Order: sequence, then structure tokens, then C-alpha cells
Amino acid sequence: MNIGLIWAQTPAGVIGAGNAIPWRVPEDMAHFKATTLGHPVVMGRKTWDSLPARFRPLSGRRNIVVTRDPRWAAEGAERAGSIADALELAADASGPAAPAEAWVIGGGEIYRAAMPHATVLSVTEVDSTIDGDTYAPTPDPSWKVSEDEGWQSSTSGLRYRMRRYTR
Ligand code: VY7
Repeated sequence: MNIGLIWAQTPAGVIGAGNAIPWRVPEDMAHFKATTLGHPVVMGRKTWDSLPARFRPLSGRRNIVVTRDPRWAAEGAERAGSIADALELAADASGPAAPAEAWVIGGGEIYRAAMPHATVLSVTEVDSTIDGDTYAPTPDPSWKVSEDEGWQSSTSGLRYRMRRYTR
């Protein structure tokens, strides 16, 4: 199973502020949904909490939530006690075919723990100088940009670019 990490960051690496994404780029939300739809998604418990309740669980995807709390439970989510357990759960076929890919969707702590397991990174750069308290991991030199669609303008007024890294 291929494991991807997907995030959106500012050029300074900010991905979050106060348990939320401190910008609104609809094109990136659409890209996030299109990329992850039909695949298991793995997220940390804080990221689960950050999703507006009406969007939980993320529809059309198995939602696997990583937490050390053995009593944690939520409707529509499966609990895993570690990243390794979450990825094992994601790889388990419930139907006839094993899933080809799973996406790790955040947040900062989970990206850092999952990066060694990943073969692809989908990184949206949002051209904003906004401050935050949560940062993207830094891809080490084994990662190369394999796709870059260049800067685009969002209806939000911000510029953004989508890049894919592989190794
Ligand atoms: C997270 C939401 C947050 C706030 C309001 C609505 C990249 C993104 C993420 C995570 C953008 C989000 C949403 C958007 C997705 C919808 C459900 C509603 C869906 C990430 N590049 N961008 N993110 N939702 N990990 N990586 O906006 O979600 O997918 O069904």
C-alpha cells in the first residue's frame, strides 16, 4: 500500500493556528477531497476535533484516528493507538481488494511520525505570511519535487501552488 501525506502550508511552513487552518482556499479543499476520496484517511485526534462536526467522519473514506487514549471513540471513526497500527488498519482489506493507497491528513505531530512510512507528499503552498502554532515537516533531501503546477490564483485572493514530492 502506498502511503501519502497531504497538507497545505505557508512558505514559512505554518499549517495551523489554534487547531484550525488559518486561511480559506476553496480550490485546496477541493483538491484535498479529490485526492483522498475513496481511500482510507489517517489523522491525529486533534485534527479529528478540528473538523467541523457536520463534516465528521469525512464522507466516502475510512476515517482512522490516532490517539493514545484507549477509551476514545467517535461515531464513524476507527481508533488506532499508534501510526503503525493506523497504517496496518488502513491496509486491511474489508472487501475483495486491498486498498492501493492511504492518506495521512494531519496534523503536525502525525505528519512527523508518518513521514518515514510515506512514498508521496502532496503539498499545497498558500502564499500567505500568516502566523500559526503548528508547522509542516521538512522533507529531507531524499524527497524530490515530481510535479509542480505553478502558482495559481484562488477566488480567496491568495495565490497557491500544488506540488507532489516522491522519493
Ligand atoms: C480540512 C475542513 C476544515 C474546515 C472546514 C471544512 C490539504 C487541506 C487539508 C485539510 C484542507 C481541510 C473542511 C474540507 C474537506 C471536505 C470536508 C470539509 C471533504 C489537508 N492540502 N488541504 N483541509 N472540509 N490535509 N491537506 O480543509 O477540512 O474532504 O470532504
